[in-house]
Amino acid sequence: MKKFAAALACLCALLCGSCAFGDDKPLVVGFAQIGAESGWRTAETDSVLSAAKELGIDLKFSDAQQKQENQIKAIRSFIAQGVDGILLAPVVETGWEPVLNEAKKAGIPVILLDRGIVTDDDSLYVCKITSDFVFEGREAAKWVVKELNGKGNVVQLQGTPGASAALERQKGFEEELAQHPDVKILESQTGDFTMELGKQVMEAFLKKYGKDIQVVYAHNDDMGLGAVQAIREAGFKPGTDIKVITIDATKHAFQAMVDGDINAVVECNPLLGPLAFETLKKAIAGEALEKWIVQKDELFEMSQAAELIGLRKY
Ligand code: GYE
Repeated sequence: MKKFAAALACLCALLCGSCAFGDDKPLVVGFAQIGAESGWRTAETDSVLSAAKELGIDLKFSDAQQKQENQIKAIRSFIAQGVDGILLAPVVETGWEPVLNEAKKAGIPVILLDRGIVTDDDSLYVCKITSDFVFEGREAAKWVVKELNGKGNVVQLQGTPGASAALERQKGFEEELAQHPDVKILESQTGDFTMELGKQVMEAFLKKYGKDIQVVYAHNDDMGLGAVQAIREAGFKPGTDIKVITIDATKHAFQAMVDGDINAVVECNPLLGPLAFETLKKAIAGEALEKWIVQKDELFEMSQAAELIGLRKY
């Protein structure tokens, strides 16, 4: 009987090309997600979960509720469980060295998903898969300059303090506006990438500056959608009295463009699941990879929204 089983195992190994019975273990991957602060992030989570399912990957998912300490704990637990790889969406840019060193010592490759980190030691992660946030900010600024004919007032709703997506969207925007001194940023404040805080901050801006505000630049759709509510409640017409430009280009924001409430959006692709796993598999196989795998984005205006909304995938 034993001999028969061994022969069967050998035959099977030959036919399947794998070495032994039961060796076809699924890849185990930990995903340290930031939270569920925005429609964009929910779309990203769905993309990663469904890609994992499709590829037969055993995914350990952790939602850190926007707290770095929770992400660090999640990574430590992934290391303890001996995962094959880690996807990290870093809520802020700094403070990752200790835990990433632990992953490195354990020989576990880490891929940064959707935001970057700042470190002197590039060997702590395999690569980052993100959009170019400086480019996004610059595109938004160019649109604002065009819309205001080179003169007017803007307020800025910033993303999470310390997040690469917020810092770089601000950098690109302000660098571009520096060339147009008659376009003034009245004030910038964080709305933490959420609709609720975006609305609150906009309410405060409206109290302070009223109709002096001509354009709102929001680092993501959710804060922009919150600002739209605040503008309406203050008795103004969003999209007309006060123009709104946001980043992400979710269906929700496209609908707001169709409705005339948002004037323009800069795209940021959240559908990163398939690419993340493809890249991680390459990393595990020891293939050399680009340090930054950049996602290409474009700007859409209100006039294009009705035609394109049906094509939007998130
Ligand atoms: O734009 C925002 C989210 O990190 C690129 O985070 C991501 C940003 C996205 O909460 O909506």
